[in-house]
Formats: sequence, C-alpha cells, structure tokens
Amino acid sequence: MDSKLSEKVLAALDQFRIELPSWGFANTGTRFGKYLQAAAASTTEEKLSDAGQVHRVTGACPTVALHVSWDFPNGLEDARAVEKWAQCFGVSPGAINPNLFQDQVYKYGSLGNPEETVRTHALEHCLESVAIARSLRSRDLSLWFADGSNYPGTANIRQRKRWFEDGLSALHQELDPAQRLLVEYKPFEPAFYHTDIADWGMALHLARVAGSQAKVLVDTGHHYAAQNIEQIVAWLLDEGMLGGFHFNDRRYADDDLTLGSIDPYQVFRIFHEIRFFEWESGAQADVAYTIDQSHNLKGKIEAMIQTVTMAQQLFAKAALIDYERLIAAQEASDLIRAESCLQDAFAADVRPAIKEWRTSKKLPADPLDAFRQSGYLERVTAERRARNSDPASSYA
Ligand code: RM4
Ligand code: MN
Ligand code: MN
Repeated sequence: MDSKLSEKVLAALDQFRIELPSWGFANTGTRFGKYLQAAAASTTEEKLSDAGQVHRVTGACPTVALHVSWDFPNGLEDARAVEKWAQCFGVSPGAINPNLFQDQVYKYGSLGNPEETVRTHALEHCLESVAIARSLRSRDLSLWFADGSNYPGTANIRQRKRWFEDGLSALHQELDPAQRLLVEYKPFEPAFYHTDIADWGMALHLARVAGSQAKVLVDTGHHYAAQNIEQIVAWLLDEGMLGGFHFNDRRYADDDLTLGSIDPYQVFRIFHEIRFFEWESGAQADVAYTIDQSHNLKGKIEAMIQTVTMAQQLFAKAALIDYERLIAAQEASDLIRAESCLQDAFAADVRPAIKEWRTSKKLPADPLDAFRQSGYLERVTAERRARNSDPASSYA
C-alpha cells in the first residue's frame, strides 16, 4: 500500500473508538438455554476487568456500556463502585442501558403497558438510569424496549404509541444539556405480533417527539434480512438523527454474532455512508459505535478482540474510498467506475497499515496473540470455574 493510503488508514484509526458491552463478557444464551463458559464474567467488576483486557491490547475501546439491572443491582448506590472498578481496569463507563424487559411487571410492556403503575415504574427506572449516567458522566442513555404483543387485537397500538410519546418526552426533560437519549428499534422478539418500536421510522418519530437530545440507535441485527441498512444510516445522518450503533452480525434474525463474520461488506457499506457524509460535510459524524453481541460459543474476550480488530479493518478500508473520484463517477452515471471505488477500497489489504498504527501507539501488533500470551484467560478460568458451573437464570 502506498504511503498516502496508509496515512489515511492511520488517521482513520486515530479517530475510531468502539464501546464494549459489559453483557458481552457474561454467560448469555438462547431461549433454549446457556452453555456456560468457565471464564465468563459474572460480576460487574469481572466484566470491567475483561473489558480492560480488550482495551489494553487494542487501544480502541476506552468505554464500556452498562446495563442497569445487571451492573447496578442496587441502582445509583452502585455507581461509585462501578466507577472505581472501571478506573482500576483502565476503562470508563459508557452508555447506560435501563433494563425494561426482565422484571415480571413488564410482562405486558413497560412504557407501553396498559397499567399506569407499570408505566410509572418503567419511567422511574429510566429516571434512575439518568441519575446513574449523570453520576458517572456518561453521555448516553440507551433505550431498547421489548414492548409489544403476540396476538392480533390484544393491544391498542395507537394508544401505546402515545404512551411512548409521553414517557419519552417526560424522560427527555430530565436530561442534562449534554446527555442524549438513544432510541433503539427491533422488528420482533420477544414480541411476535407487533413491537411498539419496530423500525427506524418509529424510532425517528419518537426521538423527534421526545426532544432535541434524542437520536436513533441502529442495531445492525434488528432488521429484516433484505433491508438496506446503509440507506437507513444515510437518511438518519442527513436528518441529523443518527445517534449510534449496536454492532453485531447475523444470518437469520437478531443472532448477535461477531461483527463481519457473515457479511463484512455490509459493515463496510455502513462505514462508507458515514465517511461519505463526513467528507461532504467536513465534520466528524457524532455517532457512538458500540458492540452488542452474545458470545454463546466463542470465548468471550477473544470474540471481543476479534470483533474490534474486524471493525478497525472495515473502518480503515472505508477510509480508502476516493470520494472525489466517486462523485465524478456518480455525476457521470459511470456505474462501474463508481462501484469500483467501493470495491477497490474493500479489496485493499489494510492489515500492514493497521500493524504500523499499533506499533506507533505501543500496542501489540497482534492483539489476539498478545492476549493469549498474557495468561489472563488461564488465571480467570481457574478463579471463576466453580461459580460458573451453577447456571443462573438471568440473561447476562
Ligand atoms: C436486545 C437489544 C438490546 C440489548 C438486549 C440485551 O435485542 O439489542 O440493545 O440490550 O438485546
Ligand atoms: Mn442492541
Ligand atoms: Mn438485539
């Protein structure tokens, strides 16, 4: 690769940060059960410790997204301890995710529940999450609602929409000026007939109604198989409404597989839309990149390192697209030349330039190998084995 191109890769990697999900280090499973891993983290301290390892070898993951019910079992009271562990393991708290799907009261929904007491309970949980975010100086409150119904006629869809509008607006009023609400959408699961926030149009509507600090969060697994995700990304960018991503890959539904394992060109096309927007607007897109994966079979820390490495590669490839050339080809409707701008960048081997970037930052040239050599996995496997032989009931 010539030096002009490798400079582009180095500059892109300097700007690329991706947040780790605390729940990605825990034993998670499918609705059929969990295969337990001896090394899985079960406390927040362990999750942050594992995240710290990923950041140590990649240098690209300084923050960790946290799930309130799993990481703050005593709510706000736990914030100081979480802050201390994060600091101790060299990471910072990232997005705060309220948990609005696990408590028994949420059987018929949270903000969309027909019972007012449950809607109030859900809002209070969100408000406490804002307080946690404030106390940890976290910018984003990241909301995913499992609300929906399983059978036609069983829910008042329009009424529930209005309950969501009211709840999110009330929540938005409690934000500090620099905080954001990210509204995630998902077409189905756990609800199988209707989901209250099923797609990006619904999330966009609710974010607009909630207030100016609310944006849309795109989870790459939360689309129908043939949907053009990068077009959604382009539209949200153009509307100033793209808040962030949950990255994962999938073959069928919300499979939460490691990024780029099935379709790396999909992720590249998303990065292309972002880079194209940045090139045209001259400003860096204010978008939070976060991983949201469930490592049922792969070793959790290794799967995370693999994901970060893949994300860096695909982001670096997108940074090689020649936008002047692309625009000229688009304007001339020279389809093959335009398409090859993307294909050439995707085909480039960016790995040597990425190694160069790592070395210049005093990071290991091969993060996975460095992790394997470190002995960390053997140590935590021995320490955690006994606890992990006892299947717990919660998702993470
Ligand atoms: C959902 C969604 C949320 C995540 C939960 C665990 O499908 O992706 O973002 O918090 O799973
Ligand atoms: Mn998600
Ligand atoms: Mn999901």
